[in-house]
Amino acid sequence: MTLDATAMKKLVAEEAVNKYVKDGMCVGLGTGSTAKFMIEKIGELVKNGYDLSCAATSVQSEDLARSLGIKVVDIDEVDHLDVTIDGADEVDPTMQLIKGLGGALLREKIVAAATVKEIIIADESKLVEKLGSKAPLPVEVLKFGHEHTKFALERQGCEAVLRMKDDEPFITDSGNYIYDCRFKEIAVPFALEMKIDVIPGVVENGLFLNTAHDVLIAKTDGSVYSMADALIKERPADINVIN
Ligand code: A5P
Repeated sequence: MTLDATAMKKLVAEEAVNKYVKDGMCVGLGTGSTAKFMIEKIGELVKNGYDLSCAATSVQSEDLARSLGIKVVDIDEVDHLDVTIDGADEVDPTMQLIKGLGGALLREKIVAAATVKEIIIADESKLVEKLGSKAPLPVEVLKFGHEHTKFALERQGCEAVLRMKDDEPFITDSGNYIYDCRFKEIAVPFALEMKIDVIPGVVENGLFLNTAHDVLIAKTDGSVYSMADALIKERPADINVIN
């Protein structure tokens, strides 16, 4: 069996819902073509009687959820979310992520921060050795002074390209612009994040570091594996021994 990209997205999305979503939970709904299958699966659970309260990471996901009869709440109506299931654009071997090619990085990061278990779903094409080697790093910026923000971003060693849609700058759900920052690779993500976050005009960056509780990866052979489980198995047997 060889699955195509769409089949892998559906497979991993449904697996994540089956594994992590329980009746009565508050659930964060991610954004993107993989998350869409997850929302559809949650819609099935709701039809089957599950009582779920869901907070969406984008207008697009909120609209889809409501159309399926899912109860959508404002993130501020709940004190935390039990689980959020979301996609990613790149995943490195230690589950560090780039997100935001779908333009929802700001709300995705706020929802992730309010979540107990952030579960990432992806197919194996998203795996990279070093972040930034395939995808650009999306950075959401204020419109005001954005050319100056771009200049400061490029001083971090990237080419920053204003994201466009239909010949106009792409506008996020929060009314901002996005610069897609193309690095050769991101050598030290934690250091880069700090440097980007102090640039005036930057609203949020697409590095999701130490955010994922688990990353589920679908493979073309029809299997799904947990990166968290694999990382635990790879640990040396004596790692917890205190001398
Ligand atoms: C949305 O802003 C993104 O962070 C998405 O989660 C990410 O782009 C993955 O999308 P796909 O599942 O469509 O690849």
